[in-house]
Amino acid sequence: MDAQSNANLYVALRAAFPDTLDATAIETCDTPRPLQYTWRDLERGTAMLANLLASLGLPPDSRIAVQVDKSVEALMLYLAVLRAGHVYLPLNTAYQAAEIEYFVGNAEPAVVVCSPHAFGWVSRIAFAAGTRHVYTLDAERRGTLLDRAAYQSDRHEPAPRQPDDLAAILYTSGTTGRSKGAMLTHRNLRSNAEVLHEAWGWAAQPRGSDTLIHALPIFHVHGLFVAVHGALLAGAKMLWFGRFDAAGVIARLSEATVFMGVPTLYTRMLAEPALARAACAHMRLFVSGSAPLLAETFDAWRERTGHTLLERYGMSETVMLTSNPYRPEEGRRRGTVGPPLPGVQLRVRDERGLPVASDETGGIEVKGPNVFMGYWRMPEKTAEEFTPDLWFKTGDVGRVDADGWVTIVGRSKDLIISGGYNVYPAEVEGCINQLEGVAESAVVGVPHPDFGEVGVAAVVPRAGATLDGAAIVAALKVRIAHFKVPRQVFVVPELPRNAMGKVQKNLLRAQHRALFA
Ligand code: MLC
Ligand code: AMP
Repeated sequence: MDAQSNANLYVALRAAFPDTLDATAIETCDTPRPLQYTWRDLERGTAMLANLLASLGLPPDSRIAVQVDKSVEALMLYLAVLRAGHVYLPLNTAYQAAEIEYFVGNAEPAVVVCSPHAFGWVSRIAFAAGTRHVYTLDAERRGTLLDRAAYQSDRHEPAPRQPDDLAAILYTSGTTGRSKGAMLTHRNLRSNAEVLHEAWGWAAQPRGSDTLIHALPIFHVHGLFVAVHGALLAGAKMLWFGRFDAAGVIARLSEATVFMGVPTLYTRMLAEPALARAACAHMRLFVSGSAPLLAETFDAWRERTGHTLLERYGMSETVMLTSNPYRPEEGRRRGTVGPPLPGVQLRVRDERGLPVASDETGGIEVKGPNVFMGYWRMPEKTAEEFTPDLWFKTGDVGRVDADGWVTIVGRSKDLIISGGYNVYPAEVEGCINQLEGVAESAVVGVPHPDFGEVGVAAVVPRAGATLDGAAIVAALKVRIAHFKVPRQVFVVPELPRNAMGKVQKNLLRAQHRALFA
């Protein structure tokens, strides 16, 4: 079946592989020695992994949950899950046992793949939730997943999929503190990848002539979908970093044409003396997103490299929504995330759900082939997040000017974005409130020079209890992913409240604003 009749995203990606499969598709940059993977390696490796999954005889909508360190094999596993027609469920490597227990319990994956060192606790959780198959994979290509796949055939026909069949579930935390699994279909991912292929100039380059530096994690939209699909659809080579390292990336920029990062990656590179125009001579595109980009970072980048950052806006539920134009001369880029991408509709509504005038601020709502199907097994949550006429309420606050250009000014959802990772205060507060001696707590985001924003907590002890901020931080670090743990915890006699009894988080934010200045 070809890309027209089979909506499986893998078919479209595979169709874009270069004719000469012996060319390098991926080169690793921070393994003990560089590893070269050809396009044929990708084709064969994903076939073997897909055959392993097929040998398990799973129903198509089976979830394959993956919490492993970044590696090319981990990427192949993602592609193999698509290819086999199952549903990919990536998990941040920072998640700890209680978090994994929730995701596995909620998603009920048929297969879990984890690091060999985590096998003991992850397999206990998985088997208790009814998962039958737990494999391991580490960044050095060891583990039972590849051991088993080694016996499989390297030929595999991609499973037939319909456009609305599920391709992936991405967990994104909820304002109530419970994560929700955003269900993304083959249509969602493919339509967005094809739109970006045109919008960001991939299509205009001779096929196979681009080189992308891939330095983002592959468990979120930005690194997994936007970057990977962009490169694969263009037949572009990837220079692959297992972890972001500012000096290491700068050292490879001269071989690259495209880079994608969250703002923290840009500020860290700006702190390196080696970042200069000469290093960026062949670059055609630097993309920033996932968190607000400061004007000073935008200006400093242009000053140091001669390149204008292209900021775009998206989310797990929608993949990419807006983008500045590829050609800097076609727009102003600074301070805006650009107009909606082709096929995406975007509107701004006030609190009553009524339209606002141009340049007036309100809640951003969107529609389009990229918008997810809903939250996994949460029909009520799904209904809450859509308007009656089926626009998705992003929870972001912004305005659109007369030309249709979007500026994001804040969020109505109580969310901290720290170094591109989302931290939901409600979840962290729930965790703090369970600690011995805690009466209540409030977590707010404050500016941070490296992560853009970090969490800070105010904690009220129960009568007669004595609390210590550092001890609370230590207690949280064994319960939740470290990036969610507040950088500082203040023990306070009470939280500021308004006349209605609601905690005034704006006062806490103002109080601690300069903490990391
Ligand atoms: C790491 N730490 C963080 C953190 N990352 N704390 C807050 N926020 C973060 N983002 C903590 C670690 O837990 C550790 O604490 C300490 O900082 C140092 O950790 P590290 O491992 O050395 O950090 P580093 O590897 O340098 O990671 C920083 C980073 C990483 C910026 C490279 O966070 C990152 O890759 N961010 C990108 C996230 C991303 O891809 N977002 C896209 C989402 S998609 P301790 O206590 O353990 O010492 C999306 C949609 C869209 O939003 O529009 O794209
Ligand atoms: P996530 O749930 O991890 O997919 O995060 C999505 C959220 O990241 C969006 O709802 C926005 O709040 C934020 N975001 C993404 N891109 C941008 C951007 N360019 N500027 C500001 N915020 C952004």
